[in-house]
Amino acid sequence: MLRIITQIAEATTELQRISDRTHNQQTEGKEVAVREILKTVQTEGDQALLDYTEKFDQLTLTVDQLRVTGSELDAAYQQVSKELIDAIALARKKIEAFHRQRTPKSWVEFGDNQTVLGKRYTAVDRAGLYVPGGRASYPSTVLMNAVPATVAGVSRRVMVTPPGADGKVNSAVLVAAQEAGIEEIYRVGGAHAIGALAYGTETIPKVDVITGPGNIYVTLAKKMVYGTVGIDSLAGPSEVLIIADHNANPVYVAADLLAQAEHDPMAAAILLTTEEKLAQEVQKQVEVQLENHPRRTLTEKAIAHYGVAVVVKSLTEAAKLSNLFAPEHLELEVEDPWEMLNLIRHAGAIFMGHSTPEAVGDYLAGPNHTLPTSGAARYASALGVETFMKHSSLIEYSHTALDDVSQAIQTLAQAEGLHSHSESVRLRMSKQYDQYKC
Ligand code: HSO
Ligand code: ZN
Repeated sequence: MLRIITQIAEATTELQRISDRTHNQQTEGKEVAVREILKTVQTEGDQALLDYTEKFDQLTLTVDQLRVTGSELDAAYQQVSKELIDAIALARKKIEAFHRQRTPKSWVEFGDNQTVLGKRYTAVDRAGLYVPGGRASYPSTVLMNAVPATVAGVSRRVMVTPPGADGKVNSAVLVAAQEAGIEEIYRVGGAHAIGALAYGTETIPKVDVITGPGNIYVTLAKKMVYGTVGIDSLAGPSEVLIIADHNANPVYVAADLLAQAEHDPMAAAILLTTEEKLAQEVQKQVEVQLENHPRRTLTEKAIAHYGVAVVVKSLTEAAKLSNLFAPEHLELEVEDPWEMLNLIRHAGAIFMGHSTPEAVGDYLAGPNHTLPTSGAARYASALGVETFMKHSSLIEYSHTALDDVSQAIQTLAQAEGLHSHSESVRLRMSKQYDQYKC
């Protein structure tokens, strides 16, 4: 049952508890296990991958079965419906169009005295995409990670994903990967797959950046290999926060809360509304829509533990609470969402108005669905093309320009006790390098 809170103090505490639900998890034991796995992969390579696959997936593989072959890739298209292939292709097209438009562009700026400053963007050489198995093996997530890597121009794009009980990789995942331009796929998942991407094995290449969500072991592994490789973020369970006024439809609001809750028993679904009556209607609707829900047990758990409806005094109060929570997804189901937007400071993605359920963005609107969770929207943003790129600063000074600032540089260098820094400028000014001639 979706709880209703009417006291602001209680709501603030409750939202904080929900936001901290992953930060407060005890992970010491798991960290020890993950560290050991990473070390073993680093020293034993492929053999470690086979051993862990046997241990965790109960599957005996040989080294040459690690890579998903061309015939398996082709066969995937036969195993999914034409409708699904078309939907994946449509989503790919729209996601690609959005990300192309948002690709960071190199720039240079010409200043006084023939100075040039700029930024030059280049893609990483190799990217590794992690795709979880089981419940969260989503073709949409494959697209959201692979398309930006392709658009960024990453030349080697590698995917790892755990095999199912039959040893096969989910066909829809294989189709999505190919639609998004990934052909190099390995049948391995878990913390050991992250180790393989970070350190490289005989079969799997070491990459420069790893992206993609995973379970707690995968997330801990990503955290530990950060520095050896880049990572996108540490993904926590999904969240939605909906702000609704008298204008909102309780049927839609309930459906959107459940759409988040059905992801994970730890997913969060929060409603902030100015209307007590709406809160009560949504509470009823949640029960109605849960009745024949195919993922009822899991969804109910999320609603019971991390679901709440808060009755607020005003939309301003709602915005304040929302900014404190910094939700991954924010839906503004209010009369004038664009007006309300002025009050919003932190959110991974903002869905405007009654006809924009989060699912539009989850699947195909274009923006990325890999978003900051657990309050990270205070400082982080969606995964994007820039996740797979870095920029080099560009600086050119003419002799006159250097002359203008040479004294200041020498003063700074001397203050820092760095003699050669100072000399590198002074010698250029007066060409007094005769003393060093050999
Ligand atoms: N809402 C999820 C993404 C997703 N939804 C995948 C459906 N499939 C996290 O943003
Ligand atoms: Zn979703």
